[in-house]
Amino acid sequence: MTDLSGNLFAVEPRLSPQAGPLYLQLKRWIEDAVQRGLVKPGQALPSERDLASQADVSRVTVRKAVQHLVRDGLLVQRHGSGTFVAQQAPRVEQSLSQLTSFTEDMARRGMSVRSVWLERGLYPPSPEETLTLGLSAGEEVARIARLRLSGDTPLAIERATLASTILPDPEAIENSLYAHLARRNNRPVRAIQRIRAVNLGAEDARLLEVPAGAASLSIERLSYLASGRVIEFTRSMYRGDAYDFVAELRLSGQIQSGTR
Ligand code: 16G
Repeated sequence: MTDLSGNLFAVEPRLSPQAGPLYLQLKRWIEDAVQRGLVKPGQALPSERDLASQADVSRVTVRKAVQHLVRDGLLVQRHGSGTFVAQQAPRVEQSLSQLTSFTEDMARRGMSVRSVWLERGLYPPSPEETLTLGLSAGEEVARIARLRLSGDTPLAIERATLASTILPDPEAIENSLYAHLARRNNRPVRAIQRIRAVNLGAEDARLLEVPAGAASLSIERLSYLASGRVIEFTRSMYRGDAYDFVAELRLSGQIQSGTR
């Protein structure tokens, strides 16, 4: 653990009781120090006692400022070892007009891809899966759930379901589901995606290494084969601090022809 009080205090915390709640002033001062790079992601903050004496405030005030910064995701507390500046996820732009896979999205940006398997196997389908995938009676589904990372930074959790006739061997997937499907001429050619803002539950937040309740994008993708058959139903949780979904919009033909 590195003690960075020297760097952190490069700009003196000048807090004044006239300028609003002291914990908020201290919070802003720490945010500013992180933004300026005086303390870097992964580095430790000075102890509560040192912060209190340098900023000339009570330890209760320091604790409150730190708690708020932990809740905002700027700091992380590790039991027994202290408070650290959180690792920031790289921001990734994903086009909403191209049907690409996670592996392709990352490769295009020169970013490495890694997956941690959370689940994979064949199961009897739920009524929702039977309906969504148009399964026949007695047909099983392949479920695969993965934590997707770039380097050591978790970016998304993806839980996909496919008909077992399409994916009879989920264990055979190496890195990319779409590459696996392409080898069997079953790569989807079209998809409908629904994106919603949600706050992460405790378990997903733990996997994505963000505070419980952090902002996230919940995405459902229904993918189709050229024949029109639904091939994949995936529910994903993308870190809200890591993803920008970008869509190109054009003026509709009707309006355009009426415009001079
Ligand atoms: C994308 C898709 C996901 C698909 C996965 C395949 C979204 C929201 N989701 O992440 O539905 O299963 O790519 O990736 O874009 P892979 O080929 O790298 O396994």
